[in-house]
Amino acid sequence: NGHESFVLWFTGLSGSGKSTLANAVSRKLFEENKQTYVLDGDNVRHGLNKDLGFSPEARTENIRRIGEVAKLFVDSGQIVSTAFISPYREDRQQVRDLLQENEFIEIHVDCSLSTCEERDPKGLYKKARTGEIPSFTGVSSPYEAPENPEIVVNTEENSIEAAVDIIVKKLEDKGLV
Ligand code: GGZ
Repeated sequence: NGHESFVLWFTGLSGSGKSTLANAVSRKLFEENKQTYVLDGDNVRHGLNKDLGFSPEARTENIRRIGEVAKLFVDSGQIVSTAFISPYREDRQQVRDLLQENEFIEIHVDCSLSTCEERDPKGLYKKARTGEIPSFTGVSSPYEAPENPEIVVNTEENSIEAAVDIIVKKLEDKGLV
């Protein structure tokens, strides 16, 4: 049996499927009797980080705090899945540096901007295009894709169920679960 506690760090554009995937992977691991928790915008940006907006500095601070919280979950023995755009490579590296090797699994939720924009589940891309929402990732603010993520999963080519299986299989291959 593998290392019991680590971070699954999902990164990708708005609408790429991070939160859906993080929740589905977490549920699957829970069903295998793992201790799991999900950090996402719903429980972090509305609480701990409600003072933060979307300037580059605010995003960096958002990710810094989430990294520290994720580390606390790892210390408490959980598998924590985080679902934040986390657009800056350097910020993700800082979180990686907080943890031991094998405790930070970066998962690139890969989906083209055009597909995310077609999905537009909350109508945010539309508002970003008109300028109603400034500095929107992929439209008017950068997204720096991971160069060497532990896992890449494409949500244009794979259903959520298939994507979950790809991720869990990878974790098994790595001896983590
Ligand atoms: C990007 C924004 C923005 C801007 C509001 N840019 O699809 P969503 O709604 O649910 O996911 C997006 C979420 C991104 O928050 P994160 O904490 O993941 O971002 S970061 O890691 O960059 O700090 C979107 C909504 O917040 N949202 N304004 N300008 N996404």
